[in-house]
Amino acid sequence: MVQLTSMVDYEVDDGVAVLTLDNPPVNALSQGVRQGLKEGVAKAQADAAAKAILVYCKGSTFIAGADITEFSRGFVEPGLHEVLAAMDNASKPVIAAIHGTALGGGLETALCCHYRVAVASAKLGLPEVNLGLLPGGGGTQRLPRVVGVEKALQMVTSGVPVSAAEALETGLVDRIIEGELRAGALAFAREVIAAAAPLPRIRDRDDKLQGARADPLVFARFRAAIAAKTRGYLAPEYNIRCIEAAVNQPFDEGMKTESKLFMELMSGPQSAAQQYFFFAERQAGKVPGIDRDTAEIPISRVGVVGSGTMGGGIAMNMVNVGIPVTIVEVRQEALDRGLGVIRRNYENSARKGRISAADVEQRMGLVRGSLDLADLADCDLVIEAVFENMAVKKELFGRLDVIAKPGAILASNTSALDLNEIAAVTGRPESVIGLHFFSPANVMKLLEVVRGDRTSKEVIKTSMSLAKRIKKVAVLVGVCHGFVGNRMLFVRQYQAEQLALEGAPPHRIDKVLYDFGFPMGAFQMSDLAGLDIGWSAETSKGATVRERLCEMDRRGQKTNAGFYDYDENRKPTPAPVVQELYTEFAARAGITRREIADEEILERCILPMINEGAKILDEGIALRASDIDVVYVYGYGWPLYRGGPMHYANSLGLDRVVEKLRAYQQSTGSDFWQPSRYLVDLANRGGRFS
Ligand code: 3H9
Repeated sequence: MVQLTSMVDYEVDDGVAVLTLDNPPVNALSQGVRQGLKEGVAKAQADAAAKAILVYCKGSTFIAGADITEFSRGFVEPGLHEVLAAMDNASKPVIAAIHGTALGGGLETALCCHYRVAVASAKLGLPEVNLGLLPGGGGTQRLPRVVGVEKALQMVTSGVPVSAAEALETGLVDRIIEGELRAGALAFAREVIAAAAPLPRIRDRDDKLQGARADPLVFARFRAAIAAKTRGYLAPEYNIRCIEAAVNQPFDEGMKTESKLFMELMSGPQSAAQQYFFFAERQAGKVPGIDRDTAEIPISRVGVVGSGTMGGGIAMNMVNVGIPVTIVEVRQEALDRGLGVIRRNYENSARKGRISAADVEQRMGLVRGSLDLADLADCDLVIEAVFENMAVKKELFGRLDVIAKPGAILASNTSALDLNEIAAVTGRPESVIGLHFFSPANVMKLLEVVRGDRTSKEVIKTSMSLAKRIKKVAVLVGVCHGFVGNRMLFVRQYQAEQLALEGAPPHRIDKVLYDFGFPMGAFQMSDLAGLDIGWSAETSKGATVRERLCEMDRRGQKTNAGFYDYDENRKPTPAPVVQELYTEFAARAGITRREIADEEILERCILPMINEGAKILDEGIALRASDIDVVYVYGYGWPLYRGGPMHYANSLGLDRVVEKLRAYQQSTGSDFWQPSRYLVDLANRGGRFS
């Protein structure tokens, strides 16, 4: 065996030169891998003992793509194109042996091999779009030549990988290897040598492009189909243009188009934001002081108190990954309703083909309903999802403390309340934690894990691991009103309300936020959540527009009226009565209404969030600025291509943010706009949130 580079070895095994890549954790195409592949192919070409070349990876996966950390460090020889061309043009058959994931540049490497074999569990995809990019190693030109134009469009714009079985069906892999991969791939290589067939190069094929040439409207149809989902993002459109080039241009021209568009994306702000976010998401899982040696509490049954929308969604997360759940309600009728909703959700998924009918029964079989809290005694974790009221939660935690087994974790799904106060009513504050799910809890990816003053490391570690197990992204936060997400949302909602009083119609404010990239604006969001959260008819004083709307039974989408009027398809139209109410309240408060420009609307909604984020960092409520961004992208629909509020602040320039906050402070005379000390210090030092 010869070591070509620190990441690639060369060895001839009975006629087959095996290039073994070893670049943990994901065998990314770092410089040492590219260099090793280049040298390995050249060596095999010159080696009379080698009749074929096998590209094989050690560790948990085949090449998972270019080394993303290299993107910001500048280019180092050899380039990927040079390496891939050497493989494509090799005079001996080159075979990729795939396990784990062949992603991005990894799949592009495999596409430059003459043959691909894979284990049944392998996944293959081009996920560059998730980084605001397109496959820049020929993937957009080769993939459609193998799987056809429509499938390629779908793969490059969604970034979703295909299974080995599907890859076999479409011709993306030539064989599924049962048993040990290296041995199976070597056997395949020897068959290829024995057959002495001409070497198939994907670049020379165009049979699968004919369909699109005959039906050029395929692209227009595809653009229309993904328009809503990809609104605001540049990369999906650029990916489509590259596939168009594959269809309409000769291969080498198509490659030039791909390179040009790749460079445009790579140098733009969207890709910078999306690459930043890739690492931000992974960073969020790391908690200083908690490591491999920190013990975890095994979670084999979870209790959920409350079977409403939240409780039901939380329970679904657990059973989706095979964790049995006990749901406790107060009344049979409410329990039946809650269990009925869970079943209906699963049946809907089965109807859409996402799960099988057997899965529905298997999952429902994991749910146990009860009216007795004592049935939670065998749970390792109990999550309460009851009415958002301190007295109610304290009373419940006192009872759970008596019922739950020693060491069981008691979690609250509170979205804003003081977790320390809740923990203090128990004899086990070290086992109390906040698990703040976002609605709908079975869909939204974010989990705010709220650490109380006395929450133990083991409980934090267990909660972060559980989040991963149920496929959520967890962000650890500290205790304050609204934690990270809602605390920052409160200041935005406050400004939206002020803007409406000062003369900006709610639908205009919503449109500005929508155009910025949010899925909906502040008022639409209130209508969706319900205007009556925390409101009661008995105590209502009609003191705000929201209270008055509730009194009129305009309580949001559920009553078909709130800040908007809704038709039977939930289509909103601005409600004249809302304008009248704002006019009335403004007059009463002595506010002169005026035209407000979109720019001011946007600044007044976004800048206070950034300022609040800085205060959150100053107080140590969030561990890092990037955690705040993860909360906003996954919990509140902040557009990924803008990276999150703190990344956005960096892109504006912190000195500019401070300047603008001060300008609003001066023009309004309100301390609401006082820039946080942390932000000012950072801006003065020419720093950035990091
Ligand atoms: C590309 O290929 C461009 C080309 O078309 C053209 C170029 C000219 N680079 O996610 P995990 C790190 S673009 C560097 O927790 P998992 C990651 O940061 C690329 N580092 O593991 C983490 O580090 P740490 C296209 C990478 O098992 C560690 O590996 N490819 C890369 O849950 C473990 O990651 C992609 O976009 C990378 N490419 O999931 C694939 N990938 O431990 C991106 C990962 O220090 N990667 N790291 O925090 C993934 O989707 C997942 O990592 C994967 C494993 C599914 C592979």
